[in-house]
Amino acid sequence: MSGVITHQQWVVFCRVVDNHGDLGVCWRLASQLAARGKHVQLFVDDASALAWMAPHGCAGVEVLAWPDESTSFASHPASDVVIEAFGCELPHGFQAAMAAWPQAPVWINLEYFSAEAVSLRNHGLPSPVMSGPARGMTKWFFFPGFTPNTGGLLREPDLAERHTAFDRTTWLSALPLDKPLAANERLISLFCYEPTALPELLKQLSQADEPTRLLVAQGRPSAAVTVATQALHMPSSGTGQLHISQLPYFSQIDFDHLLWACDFNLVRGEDSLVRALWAGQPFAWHIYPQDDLAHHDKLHAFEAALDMPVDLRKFHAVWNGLEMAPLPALSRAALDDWRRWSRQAQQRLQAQTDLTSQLLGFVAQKR
Ligand code: TRH
Repeated sequence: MSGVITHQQWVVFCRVVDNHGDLGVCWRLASQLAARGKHVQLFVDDASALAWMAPHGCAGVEVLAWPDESTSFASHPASDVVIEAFGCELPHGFQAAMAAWPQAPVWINLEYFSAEAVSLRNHGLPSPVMSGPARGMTKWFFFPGFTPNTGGLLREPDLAERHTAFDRTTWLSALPLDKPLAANERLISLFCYEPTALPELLKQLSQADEPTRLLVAQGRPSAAVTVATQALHMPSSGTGQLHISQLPYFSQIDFDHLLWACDFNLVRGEDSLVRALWAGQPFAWHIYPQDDLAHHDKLHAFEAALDMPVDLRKFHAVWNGLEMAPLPALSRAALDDWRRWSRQAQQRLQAQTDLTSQLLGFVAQKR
C-alpha cells in the first residue's frame, strides 16, 4: 500500500474559553471530517453545550473529556492529524505520546479567523516546537478567513441545497413563541453580548413605522435585553411596534434555520457570523470584545475584506461601541441595500474552497 495515504484518525483538542464559539467551531469541523469518512476524537473540557447544539451527536465523532495532566497516552493509537484549536495547548501526556509515534502526525494549530494582513501572512507556516515533550516536532498555523490565501470558512457540502429546500413558513409556525407571529411582522434575530446601543435599538424598533418581532437567543442576549428593557421602563415583551420573544436554545441546524428565516440577523463571535454570511440575509456582527481593543482592527479588516456598505459600517461602529453616535435606523431601504451586499458576499465566499476541504488538502501535502 506504499504511496496510498488515508488520513483516517484525527484528534481535536478544544478548551471552552467562554461562550459557545470554540466548541461550536470544533464540533462543526469534527462532524464535517466524520462525514468525509474520518474517525475523530474530540477532547473538550466542557461538552455540556453539545446537549443543545448537537443533540443527536454524529457518527464517527467520539467526544472525550479533557484529560488531566497525569493521564498517560502511551497506549493511544498513532493518529494521522492532531488539531490544537485556538491555542488550547495539548496535554503534556499527549505530546509525549505523539513524539513516540513511528510517524509524526500533522499537527495543526487552528486559529480564529481573521481578515488582517498578519494572519494572512502566517497561514500555512510552520511553527517549530522548541520545548516540552514534543520538542523538535512542528505545528502548522491554519487560519480560517475570507480570501483565497487563507484556510477558508466552514461550509457543509449540502448547505446550499438544504437552504433552497427550507420551508420558512412551516419552520416559523413550529416555533414555541409567547405570541403567534403576524404576517406583516418583520423578524430580527438577536445573538449578542451586551451592546451599549441595545436600549437605543429597542427604542427605535418600538417607534418604527412597521411592526418588528425581536427573536432573542438564550443566555447573554436574553439577559442583556432584560437589563435594557428595565433601563427603558419598557415591558419585557416590548411596546409599540416592537414585540420581544425569547427563543429556546437551538441545535446548530435550527440556528441556521433561524438565520435563514429572519429579515435581519444580529450575530456575534465567530461561528454565528459565518452562518449569517451563508444565510445571505442582512446582518450585523457583535465582535467578541478584547481588553486590548484588538477587535477594532479585526472588525475593520472584516468590513474592508467584504467591501461593506458605509452605512452598515456605521451601524457596526455604534453597535460595537467604537463610536458614540445615534444607531442608524433599520429602514426598509437600508435592509434592502444590505441584503444585496450580503448576497454578493455570500456568492463570493461560496466560490472559495471550504475550510474542511482545504484542511484535507493541506494535511495530504504535509504527510
Ligand atoms: O458564543 P460565541 O460568542 O463564541 C465566542 C467566539 O467564538 C469568539 O470568537 C471566541 O473568542 C469566544 O467565543 C471565546 O459566538 P459564536 O462563535 O457565534 O458561537 C456560537 C455557537 O453557538 C455557534 O456554533 C452557533 C451555536 N448556537 C446554537 O447552536 N444554537 C443556539 O441557539 C445559539 C444561540 C447558538
